[in-house]
Amino acid sequence: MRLSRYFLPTLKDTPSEAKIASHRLMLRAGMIRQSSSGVYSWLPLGLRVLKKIENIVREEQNAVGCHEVLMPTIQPADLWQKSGRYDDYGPEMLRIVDRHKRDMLYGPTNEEQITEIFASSVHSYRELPQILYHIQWKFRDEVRPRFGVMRGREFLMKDAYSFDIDKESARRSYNKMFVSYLKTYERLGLKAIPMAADTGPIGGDMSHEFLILTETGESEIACHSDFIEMSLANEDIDFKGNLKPIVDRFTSKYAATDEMRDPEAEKALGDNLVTARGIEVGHIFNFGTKYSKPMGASVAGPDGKDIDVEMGSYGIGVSRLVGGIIESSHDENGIIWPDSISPFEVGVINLKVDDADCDKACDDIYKTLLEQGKDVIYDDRDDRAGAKFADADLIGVPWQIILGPRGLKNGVVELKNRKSGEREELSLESALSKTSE
Ligand code: 5CA
Repeated sequence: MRLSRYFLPTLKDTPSEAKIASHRLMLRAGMIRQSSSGVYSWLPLGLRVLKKIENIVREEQNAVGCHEVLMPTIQPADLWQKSGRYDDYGPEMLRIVDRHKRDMLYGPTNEEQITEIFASSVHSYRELPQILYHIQWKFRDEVRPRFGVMRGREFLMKDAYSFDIDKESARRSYNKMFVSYLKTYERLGLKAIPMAADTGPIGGDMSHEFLILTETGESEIACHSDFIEMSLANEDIDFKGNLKPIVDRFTSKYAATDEMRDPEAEKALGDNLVTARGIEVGHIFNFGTKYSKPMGASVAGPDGKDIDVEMGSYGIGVSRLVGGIIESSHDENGIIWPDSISPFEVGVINLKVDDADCDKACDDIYKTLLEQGKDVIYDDRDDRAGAKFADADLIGVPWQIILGPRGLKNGVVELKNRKSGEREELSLESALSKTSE
């Protein structure tokens, strides 16, 4: 991508409405623009990151046998009247009346919609278990939308729904999603800690939230210090096998969100207690027959008798993750992306645009990188070197190949690593091979 032709409206000044780093940086880096309170447009840079996160989430859902669907954003009210949630949901639900005076709503979640699809399509226990998911915009008229995309009114969620014949099988689906979530967050460069949680308006008797630790999360959490080192790195994961030992390992130690904290348990931890702020990036629920029973989602069992299916739902805050990742990985100059979701892998900075030799050398490097299949951003704007360096750091270009007349004369380029801040002069070949490491 040539920066001279890209749409990257960066801001020099810090917008006053942004209270936390990720919101400030997303506005300054030209990733989003506010449309109305808690509702954002995604500009090219922001959308690139959102799509990369979405794809990792999708790959991990597909890898454990979930099937992708796409349900509408607008749902008929009578679906929610059937489940009994239409009145319960309250003012967070955006209610709409169509031209025929039919009550509709902008979906805050999709338990009802998916249960209806299931009920009209699956009739035998032989077709179970089944997990369906979609990645779709939701609307919740939050009382206090804040922190940019972190608590929006409109936001992108991956929501999955499991259908099983009995509680034991439902527990297996839950465990599968639990471990798949840990894997997804690790791929996104995050440490997410599962914590037993309240079920709120979704309902059910078992639920875990996944939180990442940051300086400015909404929840004040506490956990055992062992969680800081825990990962799936040495686990031999077989998603068709028994995942209970892994789930047990991640749930046997103390970890609690603010509403679930237990002072006695925390006292007992002594030096092993860690308190921090956290951002909820996922939430999973097992709610048995709460929706299947009132909505008639039953299948014929082995003896021919009807059985209400056991269900669970599993959410990941895809748009919230963009803010959460920036919150956990930035410095005073800008964003430091985890490799897996960086909008660009490498940048080329031409220090003397309109100098024929510099232009030719930088164009060649740009072409070589494109041929290697890299996501490249090429700063070919006629601007001061300082402004170019500042923008590259602000948007978080992980490797920056910098070239001007002096380097050209000496046969070297400068290579900067965004994460470490290290800069070194080396041959172009060495620089290119480093960016591929
Ligand atoms: N139906 C269930 C699971 S599919 C559900 O809706 N769960 S939830 O309410 O916990 O939302 C799932 C995830 O969406 C949350 O963990 C959070 O990461 C994200 N999320 C929820 N509300 C917002 C919001 N207002 N802004 C941004 N992300 C949100």
